[in-house]
Amino acid sequence: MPRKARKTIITCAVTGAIHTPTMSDALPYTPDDIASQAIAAAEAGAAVLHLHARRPEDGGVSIDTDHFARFLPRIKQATDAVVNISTGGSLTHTVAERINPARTFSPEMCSLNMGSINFSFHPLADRYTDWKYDWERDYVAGSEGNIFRNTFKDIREAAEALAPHGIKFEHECYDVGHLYNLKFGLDRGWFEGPIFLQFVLGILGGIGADIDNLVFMKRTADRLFGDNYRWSVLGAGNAQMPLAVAAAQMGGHVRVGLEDSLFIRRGALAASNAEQVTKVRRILEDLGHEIATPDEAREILALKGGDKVGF
Ligand code: KMH
Ligand code: ZN
Repeated sequence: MPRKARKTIITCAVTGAIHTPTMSDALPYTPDDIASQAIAAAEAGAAVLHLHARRPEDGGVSIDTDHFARFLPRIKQATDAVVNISTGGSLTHTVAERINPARTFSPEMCSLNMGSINFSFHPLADRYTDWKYDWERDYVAGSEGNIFRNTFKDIREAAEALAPHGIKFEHECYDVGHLYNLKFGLDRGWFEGPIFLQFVLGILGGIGADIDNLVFMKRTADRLFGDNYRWSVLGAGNAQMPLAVAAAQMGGHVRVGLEDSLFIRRGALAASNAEQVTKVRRILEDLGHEIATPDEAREILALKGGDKVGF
């Protein structure tokens, strides 16, 4: 069993690829807004910033390195936070293409999705009539047909390509089987411990956002990885805050951010990423948890260091 986390790491996932500009005015997609919201989230207590890029002109999902280049250096200059670059930000590109930003910028962390799933947010399409940009409705409705492809070959090739960069993976596990996929790769030497698991609960296509499921995922991870893992929880939508608190109480770390939920409480949109970080921090501190600084997160997760990134 991994040691109970003495300090709790807050990750903030700032922009993501599910939600669209129509759904919340708070969702950042220009480089200016991504940078300023990421910096504010770090100031509010996020030690790790999980970052996707967006097309500045219309908020479309992007894996274009030019788009990342417009906010990464600004975030680095203004904060000491750990930068974690998404490798899952597009459902239409291959994994080889999706890892290109991480290869280019060699961050301290990047996401790695641990299995193929249906990954859908099409029910959201029914909630809006006036879309800000042409692409949004088809993108959201079309996710009914999405397969989020992450085969064993994809995962191995991503691990091999990124190995020279010393990047720590945020292993995103959307179901129990993904833990076994990770164990398979770990046993073959694709990853270095301690590994960092992000239990992803509540995505349509993955395991539901229930405490029972979290306990089951955690117990399975204990059995598979012993002391060789650290873990965090991402609850999608309204499950975000309750599951973050449950995770911290169980000894894990937490992830919030507009990528995973646009809300600050049921029915009320969050004004910013920083508002969600501030809220989870306040609840956790009230419960007696101490929040990890970026350097403490680096130590807990055994990261290479902020001076070894490529941006
Ligand atoms: N928004 C998460 C449910 C990635 O960036 O690699 C999915 C995600 C994937 O974070
Ligand atoms: Zn992401």
